[in-house]
Amino acid sequence: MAEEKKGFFQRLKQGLFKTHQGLVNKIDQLVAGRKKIDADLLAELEEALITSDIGVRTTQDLLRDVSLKVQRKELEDADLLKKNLQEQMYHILSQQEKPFSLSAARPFVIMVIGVNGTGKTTTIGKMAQIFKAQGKSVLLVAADTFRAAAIEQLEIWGQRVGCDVIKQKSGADPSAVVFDGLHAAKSRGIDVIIVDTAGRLHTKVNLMEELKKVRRILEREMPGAPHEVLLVLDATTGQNSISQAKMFHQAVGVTGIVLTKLDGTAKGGIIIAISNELKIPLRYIGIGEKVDDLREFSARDFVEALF
Ligand SMILES: Nc1nc2c(ncn2[C@@H]2O[C@H](COP(=O)(O)OP(=O)(O)OP(=O)(O)O)[C@@H](O)[C@H]2O)c(=O)[nH]1
Ligand SMILES: [Mg+2]
Repeated sequence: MAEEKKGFFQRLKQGLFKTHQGLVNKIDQLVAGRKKIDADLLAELEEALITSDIGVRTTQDLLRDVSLKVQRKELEDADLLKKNLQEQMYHILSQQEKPFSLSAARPFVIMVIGVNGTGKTTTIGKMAQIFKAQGKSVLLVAADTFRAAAIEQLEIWGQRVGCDVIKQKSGADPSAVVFDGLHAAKSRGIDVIIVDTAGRLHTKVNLMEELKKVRRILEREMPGAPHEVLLVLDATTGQNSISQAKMFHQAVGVTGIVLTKLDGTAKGGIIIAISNELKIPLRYIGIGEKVDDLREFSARDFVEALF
Protein backbone atom coordinates (compact mmCIF):
# COMPACT_ATOMS: atom_id res chain seq x y z
CA MET A 1 0.00 0.00 0.00
CA ALA A 2 2.77 2.43 1.02
CA GLU A 3 4.64 1.47 -2.12
CA GLU A 4 1.55 1.98 -4.22
CA LYS A 5 1.05 5.42 -2.67
CA LYS A 6 4.64 6.32 -3.46
CA GLY A 7 4.03 5.17 -7.02
CA PHE A 8 1.16 7.59 -7.39
CA PHE A 9 3.20 10.44 -5.93
CA GLN A 10 6.03 9.76 -8.38
CA ARG A 11 3.58 9.74 -11.26
CA LEU A 12 1.96 12.93 -10.00
CA LYS A 13 5.39 14.53 -9.87
CA GLN A 14 6.12 13.38 -13.43
CA GLY A 15 2.72 14.56 -14.57
CA LEU A 16 3.27 17.99 -13.07
CA PHE A 17 6.72 18.35 -14.60
CA LYS A 18 5.65 20.88 -17.24
CA THR A 19 3.77 22.94 -14.69
CA HIS A 20 6.83 22.74 -12.46
CA GLN A 21 9.02 23.99 -15.30
CA GLY A 22 6.69 26.87 -16.14
CA LEU A 23 6.20 27.94 -12.57
CA VAL A 24 8.85 26.79 -10.13
CA ASN A 25 11.80 26.90 -12.52
CA LYS A 26 10.69 30.36 -13.59
CA ILE A 27 10.56 31.55 -9.99
CA ASP A 28 14.05 30.11 -9.46
CA GLN A 29 15.33 31.97 -12.51
CA LEU A 30 13.75 35.22 -11.37
CA VAL A 31 15.24 34.97 -7.94
CA ALA A 32 18.69 33.81 -9.04
CA GLY A 33 21.34 36.43 -8.49
CA ARG A 34 18.90 38.91 -6.94
CA LYS A 35 18.98 39.89 -3.35
CA LYS A 36 16.09 42.29 -2.95
CA ILE A 37 12.45 41.90 -3.81
CA ASP A 38 11.67 44.97 -5.89
CA ALA A 39 8.91 46.13 -8.24
CA ASP A 40 10.63 44.60 -11.29
CA LEU A 41 10.86 41.22 -9.67
CA LEU A 42 7.22 41.37 -8.62
CA ALA A 43 6.12 42.29 -12.14
CA GLU A 44 8.03 39.37 -13.63
CA LEU A 45 6.64 37.09 -10.98
CA GLU A 46 3.13 38.22 -11.80
CA GLU A 47 3.66 37.23 -15.40
CA ALA A 48 5.07 33.83 -14.45
CA LEU A 49 2.07 33.09 -12.26
CA ILE A 50 -0.50 34.21 -14.79
CA THR A 51 1.06 32.26 -17.63
CA SER A 52 1.00 29.15 -15.42
CA ASP A 53 -2.80 29.32 -15.39
CA ILE A 54 -3.03 30.52 -11.82
CA GLY A 55 -5.19 33.30 -13.23
CA VAL A 56 -5.26 37.05 -12.71
CA ARG A 57 -7.35 37.10 -9.56
CA THR A 58 -5.47 34.43 -7.67
CA THR A 59 -2.13 35.86 -8.80
CA GLN A 60 -3.16 39.19 -7.31
CA ASP A 61 -4.15 37.48 -4.08
CA LEU A 62 -0.77 35.77 -3.87
CA LEU A 63 1.19 38.92 -4.68
CA ARG A 64 -0.80 41.04 -2.23
CA ASP A 65 0.53 38.91 0.60
CA VAL A 66 4.07 39.09 -0.79
CA SER A 67 3.91 42.91 -1.15
CA LEU A 68 2.51 43.33 2.32
CA LYS A 69 5.27 41.24 3.84
CA VAL A 70 7.87 43.13 1.82
CA GLN A 71 6.48 46.46 3.09
CA ARG A 72 6.53 45.23 6.66
CA LYS A 73 10.07 43.99 6.10
CA GLU A 74 8.97 40.49 6.98
CA LEU A 75 10.06 39.27 3.58
CA GLU A 76 13.23 40.84 2.25
CA ASP A 77 15.31 38.07 0.88
CA ALA A 78 14.46 37.05 -2.68
CA ASP A 79 15.37 33.49 -1.72
CA LEU A 80 12.42 33.34 0.63
CA LEU A 81 9.97 34.32 -2.06
CA LYS A 82 9.57 30.78 -3.34
CA LYS A 83 8.92 29.49 0.15
CA ASN A 84 6.26 32.16 0.70
CA LEU A 85 4.47 31.23 -2.52
CA GLN A 86 4.68 27.54 -1.76
CA GLU A 87 3.13 28.12 1.66
CA GLN A 88 0.39 30.32 0.28
CA MET A 89 -0.45 27.75 -2.39
CA TYR A 90 -0.55 25.01 0.21
CA HIS A 91 -2.86 27.13 2.34
CA ILE A 92 -5.25 27.79 -0.56
CA LEU A 93 -5.36 24.12 -1.56
CA SER A 94 -5.70 22.78 1.96
CA GLN A 95 -8.87 24.85 2.42
CA GLN A 96 -10.56 22.65 -0.19
CA GLU A 97 -9.11 19.31 0.86
CA LYS A 98 -12.37 17.80 2.08
CA PRO A 99 -13.10 14.20 1.18
CA PHE A 100 -16.73 13.12 1.36
CA SER A 101 -17.94 10.31 3.59
CA LEU A 102 -19.82 7.50 1.91
CA SER A 103 -21.38 6.47 5.20
CA ALA A 104 -23.44 9.70 5.29
CA ALA A 105 -26.32 7.89 3.53
CA ARG A 106 -27.30 4.55 2.06
CA PRO A 107 -27.36 4.48 -0.83
CA PHE A 108 -24.95 7.39 -1.08
CA VAL A 109 -25.89 9.00 -4.40
CA ILE A 110 -23.22 10.62 -6.56
CA MET A 111 -24.21 12.51 -9.68
CA VAL A 112 -21.30 13.14 -12.04
CA ILE A 113 -21.50 16.11 -14.39
CA GLY A 114 -19.30 18.12 -16.74
CA VAL A 115 -18.56 19.21 -20.27
CA ASN A 116 -18.02 16.50 -22.90
CA GLY A 117 -14.74 14.68 -22.80
CA THR A 118 -13.52 15.94 -19.42
CA GLY A 119 -13.27 12.37 -18.13
CA LYS A 120 -16.60 11.75 -16.35
CA THR A 121 -17.09 8.12 -17.35
CA THR A 122 -13.45 7.22 -16.78
CA THR A 123 -13.51 8.89 -13.36
CA ILE A 124 -16.66 6.93 -12.46
CA GLY A 125 -14.90 3.66 -13.27
CA LYS A 126 -11.89 4.65 -11.20
CA MET A 127 -14.04 5.79 -8.26
CA ALA A 128 -16.03 2.56 -8.37
CA GLN A 129 -12.75 0.69 -8.02
CA ILE A 130 -11.73 2.80 -5.01
CA PHE A 131 -15.10 2.33 -3.29
CA LYS A 132 -15.11 -1.40 -3.93
CA ALA A 133 -11.65 -1.65 -2.42
CA GLN A 134 -13.17 -0.01 0.69
CA GLY A 135 -15.67 -2.85 0.83
CA LYS A 136 -18.63 -0.88 -0.53
CA SER A 137 -21.17 -2.23 -3.00
CA VAL A 138 -21.45 0.04 -6.02
CA LEU A 139 -24.06 0.43 -8.74
CA LEU A 140 -23.46 2.48 -11.87
CA VAL A 141 -26.29 4.28 -13.65
CA ALA A 142 -25.99 5.01 -17.37
CA ALA A 143 -27.89 8.31 -17.56
CA ASP A 144 -25.84 9.47 -20.55
CA THR A 145 -28.34 8.24 -23.11
CA PHE A 146 -27.32 10.95 -25.57
CA ARG A 147 -24.26 9.30 -27.06
CA ALA A 148 -24.83 5.72 -28.22
CA ALA A 149 -21.41 4.45 -27.18
CA ALA A 150 -21.67 6.00 -23.73
CA ILE A 151 -23.72 3.16 -22.23
CA GLU A 152 -21.32 0.58 -23.59
CA GLN A 153 -18.34 2.50 -22.25
CA LEU A 154 -19.85 2.50 -18.75
CA GLU A 155 -20.62 -1.22 -19.04
CA ILE A 156 -17.00 -1.95 -19.87
CA TRP A 157 -15.97 -0.13 -16.69
CA GLY A 158 -18.64 -2.04 -14.77
CA GLN A 159 -17.21 -5.35 -15.96
CA ARG A 160 -13.67 -4.25 -15.27
CA VAL A 161 -14.28 -3.28 -11.65
CA GLY A 162 -17.07 -5.78 -11.01
CA CYS A 163 -20.25 -3.82 -10.50
CA ASP A 164 -23.67 -3.77 -12.15
CA VAL A 165 -24.82 -1.07 -14.53
CA ILE A 166 -28.44 0.09 -14.72
CA LYS A 167 -29.28 1.16 -18.25
CA GLN A 168 -32.03 1.69 -20.80
CA LYS A 169 -31.94 2.11 -24.54
CA SER A 170 -29.89 4.86 -26.10
CA GLY A 171 -32.07 7.95 -26.40
CA ALA A 172 -34.15 7.12 -23.30
CA ASP A 173 -35.04 9.84 -20.81
CA PRO A 174 -32.07 10.11 -18.40
CA SER A 175 -34.46 10.80 -15.51
CA ALA A 176 -36.18 7.46 -16.13
CA VAL A 177 -32.85 5.63 -15.98
CA VAL A 178 -31.98 7.43 -12.76
CA PHE A 179 -35.38 6.49 -11.31
CA ASP A 180 -34.71 2.81 -12.11
CA GLY A 181 -31.17 3.04 -10.76
CA LEU A 182 -32.18 4.50 -7.42
CA HIS A 183 -34.92 1.93 -6.88
CA ALA A 184 -32.61 -0.94 -7.84
CA ALA A 185 -30.02 0.36 -5.36
CA LYS A 186 -32.59 0.60 -2.58
CA SER A 187 -34.01 -2.87 -3.14
CA ARG A 188 -30.55 -4.46 -3.41
CA GLY A 189 -29.19 -2.63 -0.37
CA ILE A 190 -26.40 -1.00 -2.38
CA ASP A 191 -23.98 1.38 -0.60
CA VAL A 192 -23.11 3.79 -3.40
CA ILE A 193 -24.67 4.68 -6.71
CA ILE A 194 -22.82 6.72 -9.29
CA VAL A 195 -24.81 8.39 -12.04
CA ASP A 196 -23.05 9.07 -15.35
CA THR A 197 -24.53 11.99 -17.29
CA ALA A 198 -24.12 13.31 -20.80
CA GLY A 199 -21.59 16.02 -21.46
CA ARG A 200 -22.67 18.48 -24.03
CA LEU A 201 -21.27 21.97 -24.05
CA HIS A 202 -22.18 23.80 -20.89
CA THR A 203 -23.50 26.66 -22.98
CA LYS A 204 -26.29 24.40 -24.28
CA VAL A 205 -29.40 25.13 -22.29
CA ASN A 206 -30.87 21.65 -22.87
CA LEU A 207 -28.11 19.91 -21.01
CA MET A 208 -28.60 22.09 -17.97
CA GLU A 209 -32.34 21.48 -18.04
CA GLU A 210 -31.74 17.74 -18.34
CA LEU A 211 -29.34 17.78 -15.39
CA LYS A 212 -31.80 19.80 -13.31
CA LYS A 213 -34.46 17.22 -14.04
CA VAL A 214 -32.19 14.33 -13.08
CA ARG A 215 -31.43 16.16 -9.85
CA ARG A 216 -35.13 16.74 -9.14
CA ILE A 217 -35.94 13.05 -9.62
CA LEU A 218 -33.20 12.04 -7.19
CA GLU A 219 -34.43 14.61 -4.64
CA ARG A 220 -37.99 13.43 -5.02
CA GLU A 221 -37.21 9.73 -4.74
CA MET A 222 -34.77 10.02 -1.87
CA PRO A 223 -34.76 13.01 0.47
CA GLY A 224 -31.20 14.28 0.82
CA ALA A 225 -30.08 12.90 -2.56
CA PRO A 226 -27.97 13.56 -4.52
CA HIS A 227 -25.44 13.50 -1.68
CA GLU A 228 -22.67 14.58 -4.00
CA VAL A 229 -22.82 16.50 -7.28
CA LEU A 230 -19.37 15.96 -8.66
CA LEU A 231 -18.14 18.24 -11.41
CA VAL A 232 -15.37 16.82 -13.58
CA LEU A 233 -12.98 19.42 -14.98
CA ASP A 234 -10.18 18.82 -17.47
CA ALA A 235 -6.96 20.51 -16.33
CA THR A 236 -5.78 20.95 -19.92
CA THR A 237 -8.57 23.47 -20.55
CA GLY A 238 -6.96 25.87 -18.07
CA GLN A 239 -8.89 29.03 -17.24
CA ASN A 240 -11.93 27.89 -19.20
CA SER A 241 -12.68 25.36 -16.49
CA ILE A 242 -13.46 28.20 -14.06
CA SER A 243 -16.29 29.48 -16.25
CA GLN A 244 -17.54 25.92 -16.81
CA ALA A 245 -17.67 25.41 -13.06
CA LYS A 246 -19.60 28.63 -12.51
CA MET A 247 -22.24 27.66 -15.04
CA PHE A 248 -22.72 24.15 -13.71
CA HIS A 249 -22.77 25.41 -10.16
CA GLN A 250 -25.43 27.96 -10.95
CA ALA A 251 -27.59 25.40 -12.73
CA VAL A 252 -27.38 22.33 -10.51
CA GLY A 253 -25.25 23.15 -7.49
CA VAL A 254 -21.84 21.50 -7.37
CA THR A 255 -20.63 19.97 -4.09
CA GLY A 256 -17.27 18.64 -5.24
CA ILE A 257 -14.71 18.83 -8.03
CA VAL A 258 -12.55 16.24 -9.75
CA LEU A 259 -9.66 17.63 -11.77
CA THR A 260 -8.52 15.20 -14.46
CA LYS A 261 -5.66 15.04 -16.96
CA LEU A 262 -3.07 16.59 -14.67
CA ASP A 263 -0.58 14.25 -16.35
CA GLY A 264 1.58 16.04 -18.84
CA THR A 265 -0.17 19.41 -18.88
CA ALA A 266 1.58 22.74 -18.29
CA LYS A 267 -1.68 24.13 -16.96
CA GLY A 268 -1.63 22.38 -13.58
CA GLY A 269 -1.60 25.77 -11.84
CA ILE A 270 -5.31 25.96 -12.60
CA ILE A 271 -5.94 23.88 -9.48
CA ILE A 272 -4.87 26.84 -7.35
CA ALA A 273 -7.26 29.19 -9.16
CA ILE A 274 -10.07 26.62 -8.88
CA SER A 275 -9.49 26.21 -5.18
CA ASN A 276 -9.13 29.93 -4.48
CA GLU A 277 -11.90 31.27 -6.69
CA LEU A 278 -14.63 28.63 -6.57
CA LYS A 279 -14.40 27.58 -2.93
CA ILE A 280 -15.77 24.14 -3.79
CA PRO A 281 -14.13 21.06 -2.23
CA LEU A 282 -11.56 19.29 -4.40
CA ARG A 283 -12.34 15.61 -4.04
CA TYR A 284 -10.12 13.74 -6.50
CA ILE A 285 -7.41 14.29 -9.07
CA GLY A 286 -6.78 12.21 -12.17
CA ILE A 287 -3.34 11.63 -13.64
CA GLY A 288 -3.96 9.13 -16.41
CA GLU A 289 -6.37 6.85 -18.21
CA LYS A 290 -5.84 3.72 -16.15
CA VAL A 291 -7.98 2.47 -13.29
CA ASP A 292 -5.49 3.36 -10.56
CA ASP A 293 -4.80 6.85 -11.91
CA LEU A 294 -7.24 8.59 -9.57
CA ARG A 295 -6.62 9.67 -5.98
CA GLU A 296 -8.31 11.55 -3.22
CA PHE A 297 -6.93 15.06 -3.34
CA SER A 298 -4.11 15.83 -0.91
CA ALA A 299 -2.91 19.44 -0.76
CA ARG A 300 0.36 18.39 0.85
CA ASP A 301 1.18 15.81 -1.83
CA PHE A 302 0.18 18.16 -4.62
CA VAL A 303 2.36 21.04 -3.45
CA GLU A 304 5.28 18.72 -2.76
CA ALA A 305 4.96 17.11 -6.19
CA LEU A 306 4.75 20.53 -7.84
CA PHE A 307 7.69 22.11 -6.07
N1 LIG B 1 -4.39 11.59 -19.72
C1 LIG B 1 -5.55 11.44 -19.10
N2 LIG B 1 -6.63 11.10 -19.80
C2 LIG B 1 -7.80 10.97 -19.15
C3 LIG B 1 -7.93 11.19 -17.76
N3 LIG B 1 -9.23 11.01 -17.43
C4 LIG B 1 -9.88 10.67 -18.58
N4 LIG B 1 -9.02 10.65 -19.61
C5 LIG B 1 -9.31 10.36 -21.02
O1 LIG B 1 -10.15 11.37 -21.54
C6 LIG B 1 -10.98 10.83 -22.57
C7 LIG B 1 -12.44 11.18 -22.29
O2 LIG B 1 -12.84 10.49 -21.13
P1 LIG B 1 -14.34 10.10 -20.82
O3 LIG B 1 -14.33 9.46 -19.47
O4 LIG B 1 -14.94 9.37 -21.94
O5 LIG B 1 -14.98 11.55 -20.73
P2 LIG B 1 -16.49 11.96 -20.54
O6 LIG B 1 -16.50 13.21 -19.76
O7 LIG B 1 -17.26 10.81 -19.99
O8 LIG B 1 -16.93 12.25 -22.05
P3 LIG B 1 -18.42 12.35 -22.65
O9 LIG B 1 -19.16 11.17 -22.13
O10 LIG B 1 -18.21 12.34 -24.11
O11 LIG B 1 -18.96 13.63 -22.16
C8 LIG B 1 -10.72 9.34 -22.58
O12 LIG B 1 -9.83 9.04 -23.62
C9 LIG B 1 -10.08 9.08 -21.23
O13 LIG B 1 -9.24 7.96 -21.24
C10 LIG B 1 -6.75 11.58 -17.02
O14 LIG B 1 -6.74 11.83 -15.80
N5 LIG B 1 -5.60 11.68 -17.76
MG1 LIG C 1 -18.97 9.88 -20.66
